[in-house]
Formats: sequence, structure tokens, C-alpha cells
Amino acid sequence: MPSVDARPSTFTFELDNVALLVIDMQRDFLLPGGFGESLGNDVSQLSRVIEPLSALMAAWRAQGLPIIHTREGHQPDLSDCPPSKLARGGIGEQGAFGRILIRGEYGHDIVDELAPLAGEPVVDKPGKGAFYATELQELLEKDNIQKLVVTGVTTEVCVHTTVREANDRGYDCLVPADCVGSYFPEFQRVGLEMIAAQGGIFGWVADSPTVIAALQ
Ligand code: TIU
Repeated sequence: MPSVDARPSTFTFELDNVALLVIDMQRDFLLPGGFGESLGNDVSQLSRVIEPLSALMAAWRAQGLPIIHTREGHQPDLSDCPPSKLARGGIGEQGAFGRILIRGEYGHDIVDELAPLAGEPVVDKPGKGAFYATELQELLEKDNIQKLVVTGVTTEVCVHTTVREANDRGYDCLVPADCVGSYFPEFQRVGLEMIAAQGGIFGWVADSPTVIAALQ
């Protein structure tokens, strides 16, 4: 049984009950000129995630383990976008990479380096959490997945929301610190601390080389 040296305690899983979740590694969040930058954010804080996450995905695929990708976004008619989210601006407006966070637009899709392989599910989600209004839970139940390694962006927004949602649904979540990113270094540090504090109040935290080593 793979065993990962993690905070606050060892995280174990079986090869047949774990999935890697890759949250919202989309051009609109990561590339200069995209939605993230238009909100005033420093996108260079996110690009450092690409290399370690790419290595983790390669190790994961080499073991034949499942990867599920997510994308935050909306239908072109915005019918799935809550008025409160729309009112804060950006969504559906014309950006450098097409309409911002609209399904089918270039900016809405995943960065080239982390492109999903054929057969890997891509869950489109209208919210920050990957369970709300999506088929994710159904996908996990179909394959009896009970443990998740959760990666992607941003640490304190969509990663946190998803880990909290997963925890409430009974899934144990391990977050590799170098495979999640925040526009704000302080939020990255505190966001990770919040997960593992209080005896792992809603998850575990490790580093990706430790996860990869546990797979060998
Ligand atoms: N994917 C995700 O985290 N969506 C966001 O809008 N994050 C921000 O930090 N803005």
C-alpha cells in the first residue's frame, strides 16, 4: 500500500481507490493577459505549478492510475452563472483569449503542457468547488474512488472549496504543496496550513516528489 510522508500524518491509499484531481489549470487563470491577470493578479505565481504537476501526472499515468481534470466556466448564454457572480464582472466578457471563462473558448481550456489525454474525464464546473452542479461524485463512485490527490489552482479558492466539499462527502484528500498555486504567496502558505492544522481538519499536505516516490 503506497504510504506518503505527509502533514499532519502519513497518508495511505490503495492503487485501486485513488484518483488525481487537476483543478482548473486553464489558460484564463495562468497566462499573461487572461482573466486572472485582468483581476489584477500576478500570474507568474501560478506558472511554477506546471512543471511539478506535469511530473506527477506522468508518474500517475505510468502506473495506469486515473486522472480527472476540471475547468471552471459557463455556457455561452451564461444561464448557469449565478447573477451574483456575473455582477462582479469579467465572466462572459471579451478577453485576450476569447470570452472569459466561457466553454469552448481558447482561454477556458487547459494549458498545453497539462492537456488531458484521451479517456481522461474533464469535468466542467460552474462554481469554485468541483462537486457543485457536476458529475464528479458519480465518476468517483463508479470506480469506487475513496481517496483524492488534489492539485491545481488556486489554492485558497477552487482547490480549497473542492477539498472541503470532498472532505464533507467522505473522501480523504492529499494536497501536494508544489502542485497547487495561489496568486498570493501569503494565501498559499496559510491555505496549506489550514488544511493540515488541527490534526488534518480537512486533509493532508505533502510534496509531489514524496507522492511520486510512494508510487514506485
Ligand atoms: N479556479 C479558481 O480558483 N478560480 C478562481 O477564480 N480563482 C481565483 O483565485 N480568482
